Amino acid sequence: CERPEGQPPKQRLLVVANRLPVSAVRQGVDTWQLEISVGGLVSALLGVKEFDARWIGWAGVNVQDEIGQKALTKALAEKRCIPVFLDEDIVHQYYNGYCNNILWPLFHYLGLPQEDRLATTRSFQSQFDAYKKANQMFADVVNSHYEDGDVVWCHDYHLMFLPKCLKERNNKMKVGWFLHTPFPSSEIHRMLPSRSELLRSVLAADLVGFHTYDYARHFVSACTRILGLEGTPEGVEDQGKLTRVAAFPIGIDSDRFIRALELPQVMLGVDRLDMIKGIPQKILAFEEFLEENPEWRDKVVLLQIAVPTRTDVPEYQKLTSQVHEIVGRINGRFGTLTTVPIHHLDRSLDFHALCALYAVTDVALVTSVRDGMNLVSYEFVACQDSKKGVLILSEFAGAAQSLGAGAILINPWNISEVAQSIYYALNMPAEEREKRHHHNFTHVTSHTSQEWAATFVSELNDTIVEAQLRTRQ
Ligand code: ADQ
Repeated sequence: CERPEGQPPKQRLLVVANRLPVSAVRQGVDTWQLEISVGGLVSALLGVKEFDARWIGWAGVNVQDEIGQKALTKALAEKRCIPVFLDEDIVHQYYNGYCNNILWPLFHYLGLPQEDRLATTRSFQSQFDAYKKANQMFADVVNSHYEDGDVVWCHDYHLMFLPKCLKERNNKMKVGWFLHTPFPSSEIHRMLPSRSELLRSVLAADLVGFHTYDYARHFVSACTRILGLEGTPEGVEDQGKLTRVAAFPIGIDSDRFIRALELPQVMLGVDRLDMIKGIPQKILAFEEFLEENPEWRDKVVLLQIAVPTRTDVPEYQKLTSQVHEIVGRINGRFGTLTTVPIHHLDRSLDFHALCALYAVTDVALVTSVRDGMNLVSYEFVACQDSKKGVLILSEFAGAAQSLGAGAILINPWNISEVAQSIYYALNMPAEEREKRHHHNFTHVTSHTSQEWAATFVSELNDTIVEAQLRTRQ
């Protein structure tokens, strides 16, 4: 029999970007807290799993003491991150200055700041010097971690000078550079006093990438018009050396988003904490459902919002403790370190929060042992026009008369029947849900409280008029 093939070793990748995917916050002399940073580049690259990747960049914090630098380097190593330590002056001139005050606006067609229009102004030159110095510092860190065969991927407008620094040291290094912003028309780029030096530095890379074909074309035009080089379908040629230039539109880790939506199914109960609402019956039925259907245990939650009522009456106090006790027992029985099957809240919710909950619910459970009508069942239906969730409704609620054809009717005293209805509701095909919802929605939207009040009052008026007519006769 054949031996299973081992996984081929992953390609080593050094991702070099201005910021690391984590930000560091100092907690003590040698302790650091790391937090994930927010940004498009981080989102895009965190999902790239097929490489043995290390990330080189600035941690967003000024650390000049040796103890702090060592401790931070160690903490970051656990996240496969390698820091570049930039001092405050460099950050000011390179990052705030040249990167964010000059390149960023220019690449977005917002022009150059007034005081930097002249190539000779001191502030422009000193910022560009700081930019080059910072890029050299990134290059030094890359060089000290580089191993033969590594791919070095430089990112964004902060590091346009980096490919040149890297290739000068080691011409065999595989260097790619990708721009996350637009690359503007060459007519815009040519405004930049350091236009040629930046283009030449980028061209030192083996591959230069942009999000769109237009940005790539603008870059090639800048190289041909400003540097007088030759543009080819593959990229830019300079004395026989070709730099590949192409479009690589970025994407997202779509699986991560799709998986995140695979949330547990939500079952909802909204009641005053009253004996008539059958809350213990509801929770016991949910317990039986979990007991009978282990495959559902980490896929469904019951959210019971029970607003306390008549709290001075001993019977009601007893009911509250009874409900708390059952909920605690069930959560102890079926909960795990990461899941809690029943979320029970003794409180009311404001109107908008309640509507939001109704809208995200998959199955609503109304288990009243007696109820004049039950408006919660109506409110749920009104909020479900996009989701088309299922209503499980007690046959002892007045609403069973009006919503019975759309709901699953149950006898709350028959715990097993309720448990089976939960299973049925959670597995109901979309077509049947749609049909049932449609029935209920039509009723709820055509039998409103306004109509109810108007009909009642008009009937009352008519009755009085008729009575007066009768007495006159
Ligand atoms: P209730 O017994 O109070 O009403 P119900 O009809 O369901 O029961 O109305 C409850 C109202 O309170 C709903 O509008 C609901 O949104 C709100 N509510 C309940 N719990 C809540 C919570 N935790 N947070 C926020 N809001 C909450 C009585 C009768 C019913 C009859 C109505 C109207 O007992 O049978 O339907 O009057 O006639």
